[in-house]
Amino acid sequence: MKLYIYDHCPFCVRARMIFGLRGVAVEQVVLANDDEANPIRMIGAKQVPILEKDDGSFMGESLDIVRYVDELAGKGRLKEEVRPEVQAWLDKVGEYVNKLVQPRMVKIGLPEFAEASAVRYFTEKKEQNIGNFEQNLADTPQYLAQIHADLQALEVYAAGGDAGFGGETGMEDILLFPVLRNLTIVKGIEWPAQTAAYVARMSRASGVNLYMERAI
Ligand SMILES: N[C@@H](CCC(=O)N[C@@H](CS)C(=O)NCC(=O)O)C(=O)O
Repeated sequence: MKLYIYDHCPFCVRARMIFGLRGVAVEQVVLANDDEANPIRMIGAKQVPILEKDDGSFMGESLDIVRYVDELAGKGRLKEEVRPEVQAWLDKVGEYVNKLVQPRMVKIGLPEFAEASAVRYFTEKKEQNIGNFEQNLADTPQYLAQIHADLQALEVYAAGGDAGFGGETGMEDILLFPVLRNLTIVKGIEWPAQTAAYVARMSRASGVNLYMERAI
């Protein structure tokens, strides 16, 4: 199977996680961010992740891919329950996290942004939602204060141990880890201990890299 992704894409991280967690082989293909023709050819929309199955058919939608691969692996199913408090946290942080993350993603040499045209495409598209990238970077201190408070609030829901954020690995991890993983691109975040340990162990378990060493 082949999984078409952008490295920075949190929905793609969801799909990447299930392959790592379940030990299913997949070839990951990073598309250029301004390549519209290939995703449209595959699923009729300019969107990733896209799974190309062994029979040559295509599947979009990250959570459909997660459930498909989870079932295919035949190693039990991910726990479905997502705690409402964790979902509420994701909704709250989702209102500003892109302001911290997206302006940085074009600056660390990710493969989907190898060409200047791809950086331009992404910048123009995302600035329509979050405003000027440079302004967002200049406003980092304000967003850092917000994420510090929110990470402290999240910390109380960490179960510790050696599996998922809330204990048994499940859909909650599929939703939460990609957001935390992308925040590792932000230099100066002070990570509460349990959440930091979780991010490191889920990265190992899923095989999805972090950005800590390239944080800006
Ligand atoms: N509901 C979709 C959302 C996927 C999505 O929004 N992907 C983004 C990348 S993070 C995308 O491809 N956007 C088009 C673009 O960036 O041009 C899923 O869960 O797979």
